[in-house]
Amino acid sequence: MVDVPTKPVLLTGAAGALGRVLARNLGAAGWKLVLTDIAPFPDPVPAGCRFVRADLNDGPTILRLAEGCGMILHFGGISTEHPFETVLGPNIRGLFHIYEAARREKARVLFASSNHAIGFHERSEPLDADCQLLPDSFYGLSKAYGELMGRMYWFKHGVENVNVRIGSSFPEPVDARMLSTWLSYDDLTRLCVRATLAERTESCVVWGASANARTYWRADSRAALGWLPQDSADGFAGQLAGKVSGDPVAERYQGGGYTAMDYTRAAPPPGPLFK
Ligand code: NAI
Ligand code: 15L
Repeated sequence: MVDVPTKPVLLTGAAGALGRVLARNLGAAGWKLVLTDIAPFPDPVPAGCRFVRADLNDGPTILRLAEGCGMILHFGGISTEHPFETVLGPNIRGLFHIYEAARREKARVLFASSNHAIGFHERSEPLDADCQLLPDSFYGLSKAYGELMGRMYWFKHGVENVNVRIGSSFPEPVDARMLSTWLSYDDLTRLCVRATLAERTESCVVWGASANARTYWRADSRAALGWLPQDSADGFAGQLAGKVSGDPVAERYQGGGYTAMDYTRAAPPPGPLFK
């Protein structure tokens, strides 16, 4: 049994992989969701919820959609590496529209950040959430900027925000890297519930990963939310431990394949730059 927030919750990216999971799970728990995406919503809209098709670039529409909402679960935008101009509108301007809406509604934001905001940290280097931002792509750069935008709106306007640096959220882990980075859909759902219902979050960062023994990640703000992952990729180790890319750059860094995309250095630098 999950508590229901007193005010409606805006869920962006509702037609995407994670948005559909959250719409289904939170809708089934009786949450009043305002679902939105630039793409049509492919599932039946849960009872008590509504879906509005909208572009994150359209500021006035985002303001209107957020009216009366106490929480924005922001999962919309470009979710993999693309050229800078493709990422810019949805991920930067779109996030600005989300924060302006949150500021006006005095709402809290959960920002679906990504491990690619810190992807150029070495896999051998366990990280706390206050580590150096080290984006590995234009996409990761937009997530790093998004986390900083959250900090600015907290310090300047008191807009609370939970920045979830999601590892790899899929039905199951599919390669050796995901033995470290996998986040189950149920752990993701519980994290969204806690981020919404927690008394106070300020502006914080949480690693979005299940309880994986091979994790790269340590301290974060999960205790303040009252969230603890319950699932783990460990049971997949037998079948996945040898499933590696063979690319020395991708295998060296936490961001995996994104670090190796469009990589033009002759060789990686000799050792970790940031601790
Ligand atoms: P997805 O690509 O399936 O969903 C993103 C949704 O955003 C899509 O439905 C798309 O139509 C929508 N969108 C794109 N541009 C838009 C625009 N201009 N206006 C309105 N909507 C727009 O991605 P997924 O996997 O569901 O990820 C959701 C969020 O979580 C993304 O922000 C992604 O960066 C983040 N994330 C996901 C991870 C994962 O493992 N699935 C890992 C790390 C972060
Ligand atoms: C992400 O940020 C992407 O949204 C997702 O599609 C995966 O590539 C994930 O990171 C990952 O690093 O596995």
